[in-house]
Amino acid sequence: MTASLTSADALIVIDLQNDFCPGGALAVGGGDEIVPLVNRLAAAHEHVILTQDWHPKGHSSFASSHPGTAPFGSIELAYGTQTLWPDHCVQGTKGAEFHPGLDWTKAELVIRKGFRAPIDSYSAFFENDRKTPTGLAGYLRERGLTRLTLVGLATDFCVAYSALDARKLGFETRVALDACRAIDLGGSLATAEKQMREAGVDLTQASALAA
Ligand code: VGL
Ligand code: ZN
Repeated sequence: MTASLTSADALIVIDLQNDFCPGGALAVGGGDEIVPLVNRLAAAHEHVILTQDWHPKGHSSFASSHPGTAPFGSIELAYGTQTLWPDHCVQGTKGAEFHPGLDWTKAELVIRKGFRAPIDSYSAFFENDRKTPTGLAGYLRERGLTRLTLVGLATDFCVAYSALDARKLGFETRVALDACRAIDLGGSLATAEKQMREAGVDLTQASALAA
């Protein structure tokens, strides 16, 4: 069944950037495979918004910023436990650019996140201190965009955090799982899917939204 999309629908494409695709610094398995589906969903939506992970050099989420640590470990920062990552999506680098196959021309907004050195930001709405807003909620509300479809990378980090925050903020929220790929660190994908389902996120497929 194809659900009807309206002017109140927005497609939010999360972090479809070179560093999260094969060959990138924090490659998500099959990350590039979602590009055709994302493009099809973008064509079917009147409103398209992109997020872009956008870290300064030496960002606090990089293992390289903390001597004696390794990527995929974790440390305690001022706001709590932070997973450490390889250096990725550094501002102005090729790795931070959108995948070259992504048709982003009709995007109305690009929301950058993770640009504050001491705080990481998975969610499109709040940074990892869970307090600092990105401004996206206000933008969506002012524009009457009440129903969101999230796609992109990675299912279990930036997509899930964004979807959970979207529900907390009162947006009708779906995630098209076939247009996402996961990092899956220690069972993080199963946990994220369970949390999203319990929060009332509609876990669906791109084919249900755009033929
Ligand atoms: C992401 C880890 C670090 C993501 C971003 O886009 O899911 N994951 N930065
Ligand atoms: Zn990042």
